[in-house]
Amino acid sequence: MKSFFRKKVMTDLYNQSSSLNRVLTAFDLTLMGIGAIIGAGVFVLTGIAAATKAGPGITISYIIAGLAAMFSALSYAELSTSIGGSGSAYNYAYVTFGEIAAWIIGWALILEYTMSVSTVAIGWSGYVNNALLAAHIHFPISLTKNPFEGGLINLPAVLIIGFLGFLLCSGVKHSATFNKIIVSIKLLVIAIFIFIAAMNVHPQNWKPFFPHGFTGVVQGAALVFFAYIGFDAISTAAEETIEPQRNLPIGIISSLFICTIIYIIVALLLTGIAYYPTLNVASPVSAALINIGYPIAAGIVAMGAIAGLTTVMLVMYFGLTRILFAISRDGLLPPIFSHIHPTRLTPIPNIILMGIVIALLAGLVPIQDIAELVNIGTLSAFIIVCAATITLRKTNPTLHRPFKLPWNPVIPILGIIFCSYLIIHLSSTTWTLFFIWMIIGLIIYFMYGLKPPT
Ligand code: ALA
Repeated sequence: MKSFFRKKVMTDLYNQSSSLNRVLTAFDLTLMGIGAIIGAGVFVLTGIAAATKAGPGITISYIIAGLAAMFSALSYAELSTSIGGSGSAYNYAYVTFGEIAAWIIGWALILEYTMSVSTVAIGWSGYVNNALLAAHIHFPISLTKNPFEGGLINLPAVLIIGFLGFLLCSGVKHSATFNKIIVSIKLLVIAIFIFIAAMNVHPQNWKPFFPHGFTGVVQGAALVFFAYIGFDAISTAAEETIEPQRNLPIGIISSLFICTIIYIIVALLLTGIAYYPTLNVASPVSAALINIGYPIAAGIVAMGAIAGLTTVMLVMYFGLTRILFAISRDGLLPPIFSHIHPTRLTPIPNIILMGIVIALLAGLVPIQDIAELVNIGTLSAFIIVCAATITLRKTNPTLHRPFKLPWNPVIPILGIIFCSYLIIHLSSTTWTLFFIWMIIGLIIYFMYGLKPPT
């Protein structure tokens, strides 16, 4: 059989799962999910989407986008427990559709994760600079901007990547502990916002609730879908999880469920304390609190946003290295990406190499405007995972499935429909860049990955 149609044998994935450190619990995974999910989306996009698209109806947008995410998450839960492997969607495609499909989706995932960490690092740097300015600490301006913006390098962005890379090298349990602390801060800050906002709602702000009708609500959903991205990174921890067949679905579904509830409450309250057209600013949650007379709480929320962005980067950076690890272990990328340190049990050369790539991107290139590439990479992976769930139920009906999503194939079909609807609404620039990225990927595959037929 031609190598690029070769499918991976299911049992390989279980036998291969030995070199990483199996220490993560369902609780760790849930907090990793919340760590990766709650970030710029809720702290920034909620306001922008309410102001420009959906009005107070952004609450309904969050429900719609949350459903799209949940359909995909259920498919992830089924495949991560029946197939497993740190390669996540890449592995599921390898087993279901064959090598070339796996490579294509793996290459899209590399784009998703690299771009998300780099763009979030730039956003993080912006928040930190504002916080430093508020504290009258002036960082040299040339060290906060990339050369395209007239500076030398975005140094805070580089430094945070260096720190997170160091943490990831030191061991997965350390990373999970750090994540736990920062996620607690993030959740506390959101609780403070909910408490204050609940006492200051002016119901007249909710009128009209749907200023741009249902169209506005759906456009808002396409935008705030970004806020849900990240739960998929949990599935890359499959080989580092204790009892993955029980704990992965708990981690994926509970983190997404908790975040969906939080998002709906925050969206409703934010549009209840501020008139929606005023929310089109860089930090809408803080701005709304300042406007209703709570400047200190606004400062605390800004800290929460910094904390939020830190864990988004940590978990996505983790996921990136695990996907590269899995691809390299299969021989489609050089072996350096799957080298595991004997005592730390982490892929250190891989973490360092990707840290350098991400830091260079975040420090030197103005990529914040092409963050949509994160969405296109993610949505294509979600579509493949939903399609693989349906296909595998047909081609391998007897496969042991510790978690089975209900109402097959309705749920994965809805996942495909929702994600396809969102992906076709992305800009033509995004599609062109994605296309170029894919061509590069195919060249690498045919020059390096493709092996003689077996
Ligand atoms: N869901 C992540 C965020 O909102 C990507 O920042």
